[in-house]
Amino acid sequence: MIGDGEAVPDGEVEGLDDGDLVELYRQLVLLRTYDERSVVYHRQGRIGTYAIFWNHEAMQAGAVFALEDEDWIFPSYRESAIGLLRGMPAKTILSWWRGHPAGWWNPADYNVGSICVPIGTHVPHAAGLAWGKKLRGERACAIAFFGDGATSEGSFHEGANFAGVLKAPLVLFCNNNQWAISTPLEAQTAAETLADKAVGYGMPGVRVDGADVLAVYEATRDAVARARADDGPTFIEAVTYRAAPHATADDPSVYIDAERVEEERRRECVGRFEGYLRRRGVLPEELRDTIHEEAAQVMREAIAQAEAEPDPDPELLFSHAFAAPPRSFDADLAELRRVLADG
Ligand SMILES: Cc1ncc(C[n+]2csc(CCOP(=O)(O)OP(=O)(O)O)c2C)c(N)n1
Ligand SMILES: [Mg+2]
Repeated sequence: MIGDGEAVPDGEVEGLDDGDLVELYRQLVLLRTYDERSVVYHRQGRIGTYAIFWNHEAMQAGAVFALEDEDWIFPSYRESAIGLLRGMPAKTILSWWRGHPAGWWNPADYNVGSICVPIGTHVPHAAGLAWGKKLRGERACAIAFFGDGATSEGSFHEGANFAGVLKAPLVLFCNNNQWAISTPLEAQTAAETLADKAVGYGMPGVRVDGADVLAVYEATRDAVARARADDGPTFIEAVTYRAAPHATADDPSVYIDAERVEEERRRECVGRFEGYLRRRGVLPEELRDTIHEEAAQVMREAIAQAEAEPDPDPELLFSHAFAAPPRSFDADLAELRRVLADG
């Protein structure tokens, strides 16, 4: 949908007016700012290991823009900040990455599930929730975000199969960034495309440019329409290329193709959409700057709020781990409190 300002013309997306386009840009910038600031906060020791989603923003914002608030989102760690698009405070997500209980939220407050770190285990959760909505005669659907690597997991298969058989109103959104940490796509699957896998589950499979926010929006909008019409799930393969390390603990220089990364960084998704909006004449410089400044301000306030949270009670480390705590528990906890008090 997004052209290159030269030979490739821009497309027109049905159902999005100029105000929507600017709002979509605002969301992309918020995600981008969250991500870039988080890498800095990590380097400053203010948050823990962080899964970078630079150049994944179009997949996240484009897909969520096609949903309504009643629809449920099931993120993986790669979509950790997707709650921002539902009004979740940035402070909450930063707290999650700080390992602080202020980072837990009630999924029902935002219709956003917990950030899923085990690969693919949220796919059956999303399928089950979507099926439940259908059984209750509700209109809402669910979307599960996962990576290319997740399509090799049993839980992906179980969730996709379950959704296909039961015609659950589910969107299976695969961010195909072509890497699962250091495992490249060609070592992941013998399938020609990941979208081909949809056939085996009896659902449509769609491939889309993951760096084109408008194309992602359209594909998801169509999938949501199918879900609401009781036509069952859709598998979306959003094709992109990971242009940053897997996470702050990773050194991709030992395995990744640096030239390809450079190329992808040049055609990154926020800049591409910005070009589209400029050509359309709906993003004056001043508005662009205001949007960026507002996002920066959100992050400044959020990190200050996250750091102002009092330390949690260390008992939390254990209190949900055992139905019947071992006899050593009280002594262990007392020792931990002593160590923490000594600094
Ligand atoms: C069940 C499980 N196995 C292994 C891991 C370790 N692990 C963390 S991230 C990752 C790669 C996942 O790649 P992909 O699904 O493509 O998602 P991406 O990180 O590229 O978004 C793996 C194997 C895990 N978190 N969970
Ligand atoms: Mg991947």
